[in-house]
Amino acid sequence: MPANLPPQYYELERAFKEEQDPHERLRMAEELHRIMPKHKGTYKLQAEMKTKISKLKKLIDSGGEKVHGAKNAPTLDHIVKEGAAQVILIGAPNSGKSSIVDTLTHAKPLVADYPYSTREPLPGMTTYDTVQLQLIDTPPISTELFETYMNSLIRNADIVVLVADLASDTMKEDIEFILQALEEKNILLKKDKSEKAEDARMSYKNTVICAHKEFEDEDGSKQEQLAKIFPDFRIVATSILEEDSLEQLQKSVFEATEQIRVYTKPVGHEPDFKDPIIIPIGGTVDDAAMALHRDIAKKLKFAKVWGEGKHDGQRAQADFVLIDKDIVEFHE
Ligand SMILES: Nc1nc2c(ncn2[C@@H]2O[C@H](COP(=O)(O)OP(=O)(O)OP(=O)(O)O)[C@@H](O)[C@H]2O)c(=O)[nH]1
Ligand SMILES: [Mg+2]
Repeated sequence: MPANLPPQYYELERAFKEEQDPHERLRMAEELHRIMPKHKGTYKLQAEMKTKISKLKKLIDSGGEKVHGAKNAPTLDHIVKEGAAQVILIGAPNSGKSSIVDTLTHAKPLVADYPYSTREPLPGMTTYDTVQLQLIDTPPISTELFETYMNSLIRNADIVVLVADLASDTMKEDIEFILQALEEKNILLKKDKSEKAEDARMSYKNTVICAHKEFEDEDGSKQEQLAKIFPDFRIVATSILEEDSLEQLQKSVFEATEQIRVYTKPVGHEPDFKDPIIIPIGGTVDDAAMALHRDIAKKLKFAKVWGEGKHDGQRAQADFVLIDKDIVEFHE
């Protein structure tokens, strides 16, 4: 039986064969498997792709992805994810990336009043309303510098925060250069999931635009420029001098992850507001139970749900769709 594969399959397969980075190869292999029509004619191909996916996962887990150098040697091109999302801050030299990571996390990046101060990526954890987000500070992107590992780091991140420097006379040109440099590496920044990934070879990244050093943009003209370059994107005006603005940035980043917080409530006890379950938007009672433990999902008879638009303790079945900040009590 002929496989009848769609044209984008062949395009992606070509890119897959050329790609060296195991993380990117894994993403592509999973995409190839996803777009492959599932019928008898593709049984063999499906099986082969599953094997490739499994081998790539093992390779990555074993830390043996580096062709050169010792196994488990620290690599600059991959940072292990922690928390609800991995968020990479990118931007022109001196735009304020390190200052933001310094203010929001316990990491201690070098902040300096001269450009090119950050030499290596540095992760740190930040907490937004009980949600843990991993921020990564990075070296700048400019006509003089685009570290090769940045490509994989950005691809592996869940969210990109592009830090625009409102105090810079060359903000627009700097950003246009960054967008062009990313596109050359097949990375496209997008506003959210609603923007369809049309080209399977490209890596589309949900992006928040950080209009940083907001008080330096007295007439608002820089913010206007940003709104033109990034129509409908989440754009947050920030300053390290204003804590609220950085909290707003965290909020927008969490929204960009397209996930929700669900609080659990043991029967007869108060809800646990400290440690929410994080599930994708559109997630159900069953997804929340699964995220907690497979057994809870298996044994689930029904749940009681509290939250916006519901009666208190409303009975809900496994397929009930939850929204942000719902409280769920699982019943076996
Ligand atoms: N006015 C103002 N200055 C800021 C703000 N945030 C950072 N800065 C200053 O901007 C300069 C650069 O800050 P960094 O955080 O080191 O910038 P960076 O983007 O990490 O720079 P590189 O690592 O060289 O790419 C420093 O002098 C900071 O004090 C802000 O919100 N407002
Ligand atoms: Mg820096």
